[in-house]
Amino acid sequence: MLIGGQGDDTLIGNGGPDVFYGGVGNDVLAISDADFRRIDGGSEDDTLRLDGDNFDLDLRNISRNRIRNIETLDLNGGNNSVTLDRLEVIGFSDRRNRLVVNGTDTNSLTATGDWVSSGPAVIGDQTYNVYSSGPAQLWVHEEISPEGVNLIG
Ligand SMILES: [Ca+2]
Ligand SMILES: [Ca+2]
Ligand SMILES: [Ca+2]
Repeated sequence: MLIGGQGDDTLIGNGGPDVFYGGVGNDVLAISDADFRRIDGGSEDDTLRLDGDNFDLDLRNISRNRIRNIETLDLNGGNNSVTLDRLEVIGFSDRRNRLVVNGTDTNSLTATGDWVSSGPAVIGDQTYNVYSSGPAQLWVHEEISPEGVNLIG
């Protein structure tokens, strides 16, 4: 079990059935496989980071209560990808229905369901392409090119 303190923590899992609690602060919780048992970022802006390369995380295969209070997903490594749907985006954070996805041009994202592109948005000095499905919003970093975003209706 990896437990963060009051500050901004970086918790790096060992793979396997890890349990992460970020607690207070802007925490980074890093996984290298999909075998974790529970990830809870706690309060404030928390990031789930994919370590290693060629990590394809299909969130549809992961029960929704295993990931809580996460506001940002960092695809991070080379060729890492994620597959999700609207309910995953809504379920990530109790605070809002927006999931921010960071990454580079080697990363890709597949979103199933009906999504519409609603133009760019900015956080700080970073630009994101925004996709909406009902109340769910995906903010995908501009370095993940639109070609890397597959919207499957
Ligand atoms: Ca913390
Ligand atoms: Ca936190
Ligand atoms: Ca949080």
